[in-house]
Amino acid sequence: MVPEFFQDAPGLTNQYDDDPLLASYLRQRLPPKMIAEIEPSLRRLGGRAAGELLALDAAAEAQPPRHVPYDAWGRRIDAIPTSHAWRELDRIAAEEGLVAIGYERKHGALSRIDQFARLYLYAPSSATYSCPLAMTDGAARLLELYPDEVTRPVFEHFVSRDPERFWTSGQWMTERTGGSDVSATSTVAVAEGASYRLHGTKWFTSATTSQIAITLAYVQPERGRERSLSVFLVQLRDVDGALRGIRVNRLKDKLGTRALPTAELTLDGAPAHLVGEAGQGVRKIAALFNVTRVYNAVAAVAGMRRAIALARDYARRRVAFGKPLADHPLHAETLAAMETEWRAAFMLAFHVVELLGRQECNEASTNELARLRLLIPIAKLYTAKQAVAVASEALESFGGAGYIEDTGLPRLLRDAQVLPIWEGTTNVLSLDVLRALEKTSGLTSVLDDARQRLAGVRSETLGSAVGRVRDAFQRIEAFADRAAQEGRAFAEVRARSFAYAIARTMAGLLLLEHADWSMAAGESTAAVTAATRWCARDLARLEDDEGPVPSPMFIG
Ligand code: MFK
Repeated sequence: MVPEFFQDAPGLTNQYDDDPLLASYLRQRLPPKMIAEIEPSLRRLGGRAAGELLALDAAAEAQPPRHVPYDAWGRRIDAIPTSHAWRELDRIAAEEGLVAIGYERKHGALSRIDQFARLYLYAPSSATYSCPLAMTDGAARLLELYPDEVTRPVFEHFVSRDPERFWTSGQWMTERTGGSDVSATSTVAVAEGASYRLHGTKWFTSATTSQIAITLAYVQPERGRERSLSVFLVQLRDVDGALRGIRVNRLKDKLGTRALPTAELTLDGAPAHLVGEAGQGVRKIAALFNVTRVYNAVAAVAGMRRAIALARDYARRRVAFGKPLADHPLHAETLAAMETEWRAAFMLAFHVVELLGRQECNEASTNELARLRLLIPIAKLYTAKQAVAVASEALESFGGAGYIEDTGLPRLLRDAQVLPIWEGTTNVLSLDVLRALEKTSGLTSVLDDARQRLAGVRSETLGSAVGRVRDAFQRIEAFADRAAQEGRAFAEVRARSFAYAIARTMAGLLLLEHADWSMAAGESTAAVTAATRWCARDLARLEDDEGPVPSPMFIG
């Protein structure tokens, strides 16, 4: 009898040891003493990501949250029971210091690199627990900037490593009226003594089981003052666990991120605390969403890495046409193209992480601050698009199995698809890039910095790639000059191509620096291959009189 054949499933090993880029990047950017200190816990987390966390991730996905509007006796309770696994993911996040490390600042500005390296390991095995962590970190940053007697103890909960004390925060910015246009918020805040009560509807509220939420509302005009959009802190529940002036209308039925409770809420007199002075709501909450956008970029890179790890493992196990997929040149080429995409995204995202750390430790120069303002939306929008493209390609690399739900693989794509949507869509952020160009010297700073960095790349092997990056930056500069002359309409319709051009060219620069360092350090040739591959493409496709140059996202 012919033995029956069953294909082995793809598997994961320690996600720190298995990652050819993370450890190399850390060696490039961190002092050896710091690496010696943090590496054992990174390795431990890499092991958890392939074992215990992975099991929790699957269990949380299998048991999504439910909305229970009433108790058995008809009382309105609006409970949202979550799975044991989801709560364990919270506990482990606290234990691992996933938010805390960014605020303990044990290694000064470099602490953000340490923290985001851990997030990168944790996120793809977390059933999107990375989302509440992102919003908690953003809220922590906001409260750090606007401390008072109410916000200080809340901040302490956010940065606690004790699972019993650790709290998370939601970020309620989206309304039926507002959506991306946050200033069109309809929620109003009515003063009540030193406090406020909120009335309105929030259309998307992620991680609604969090203890805290940061939200926006218009403070009603007082004594001739104008209505002002302001930031509020809401503590969702009283000591008995009952919601305070909040009704859950329903949980959202989403394409992905299914373990994450996302609700539609009515605020019916919810008590709220004003964060900072009234007014300048969008400007203030930008401190929060600039952190969550960095999380988005790192989670995108982490998702790509996970998709590639599974696809690579499968390519070794799956034999077709007489040999493993990995030995078929075209399959190997597709995997290499995906890997180049991920390496470029990694460099861009972690560059922004570095700048964020410097900003928060007051070490960033004026030029670095302007660069950070410009590069956050660019890194967020570009890595999110790459994550979807890489996930889609990864699914295809499994053939039909990639389309079958109980392999767990379709989730890679479903969960990636939210990344270009939440925290600002690609177009909204492309327009934000234009705004940053108009308001700051970000582009001049990027160009000056790039010239210096390119001059520092010593290896002759990388010479022609350096030339291509230099040329791409020159085209970006020429385009910006032209856009300034032609006016807003010209720039707006081309804003996406322009943001992509900066993202690709910046990633090229960072890949080259890493490749140059790798060669000098005697590391493998992988970084050189990735840098030359990436820079061989047209990095800045902008030279066009007819309209925006189409910028398709595809692998290869
Ligand atoms: C793993 C990752 C997980 C991530 C967590 C996911 C949870 C999901 C939660 C969500 O998705 S929440 C909803 C996300 N929604 C958004 O991100 C909103 C998208 N829309 C924008 O970003 C718009 O560009 C924006 C609302 C900011 C436009 O509003 P306005 O009122 O037209 O802004 P305007 O007038 O340009 O700027 C107002 C002020 O804010 C200005 O300051 P000044 O008053 O001093 O001039 C701006 O400079 C400042 N500002 C705006 N954007 C900024 C900023 N400052 C710094 N950084 C920015 N990005």
